[in-house]
Amino acid sequence: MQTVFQKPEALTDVAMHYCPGCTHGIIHRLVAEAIDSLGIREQAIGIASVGCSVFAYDYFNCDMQQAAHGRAPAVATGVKRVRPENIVFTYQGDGDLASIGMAEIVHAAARSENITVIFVNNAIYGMTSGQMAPTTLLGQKTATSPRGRTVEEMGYPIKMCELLATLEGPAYLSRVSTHDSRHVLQAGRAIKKAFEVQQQKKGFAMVEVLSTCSVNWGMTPVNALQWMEENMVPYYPLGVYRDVTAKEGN
Ligand SMILES: Cc1ncc(C[n+]2csc(CCOP(=O)(O)OP(=O)(O)O)c2C)c(N)n1
Repeated sequence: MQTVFQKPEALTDVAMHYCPGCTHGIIHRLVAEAIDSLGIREQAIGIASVGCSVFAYDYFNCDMQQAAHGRAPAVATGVKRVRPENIVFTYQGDGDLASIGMAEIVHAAARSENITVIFVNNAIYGMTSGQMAPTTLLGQKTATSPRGRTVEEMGYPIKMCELLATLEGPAYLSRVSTHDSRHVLQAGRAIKKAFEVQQQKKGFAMVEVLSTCSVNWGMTPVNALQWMEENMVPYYPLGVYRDVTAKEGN
């Protein structure tokens, strides 16, 4: 029988542990497809973070290193500086990147480390069962904001692309979403671009991918996709926030 559709080579055969309706699996696939299409699997070194994607090292079929909570950009910095011929990426959740790891991501971006960051924003701490994240929306109910997030008590959700775009360092910053197939395809193109920017030695590249957490949001998988489109996309506008290659006409 002719095979018409198969797993990217950059994914292992290990069955993923993600909950039904979670888009981490889709995003893993997009990263793996980008690695395959650029032919960089043997060169790639991924840095897994802490959160639901902590086992990313079992799923990506390339060299992987685990970092302590929030420290993936610092670990990636070390790996890339020691092995500049490798393609180094981090894969981080919003709790990991925008809370405990806020200092690491800001400084890696400011230094324009030549790394690729995949930032999965699901507006909640998924792994630890649904506490409020820095990206939790106003009014959103979580385990630690049971009456909904308020400005008075918890402040505003943090927009990472916009924040990092205030720095000179980043070469590529883009926000994409996974709420339907058209946007998944767009997300794949942005992720590939973020790897190409590193290949071209342009500096720090980050793709923020809006993602679901249907279990901790308390929704069906289909409702979670709709909720993401109706609530997350308006607060976190999709688009390219920095692209130094566009200025150069590449
Ligand atoms: C230093 C430290 N603080 C807190 C934790 C607990 N912890 C593990 S995962 C996590 C939240 C991760 O959430 P996020 O990064 O949004 O990823 P998700 O699970 O939603 O994909 C927390 C608080 C930890 N492991 N280490």
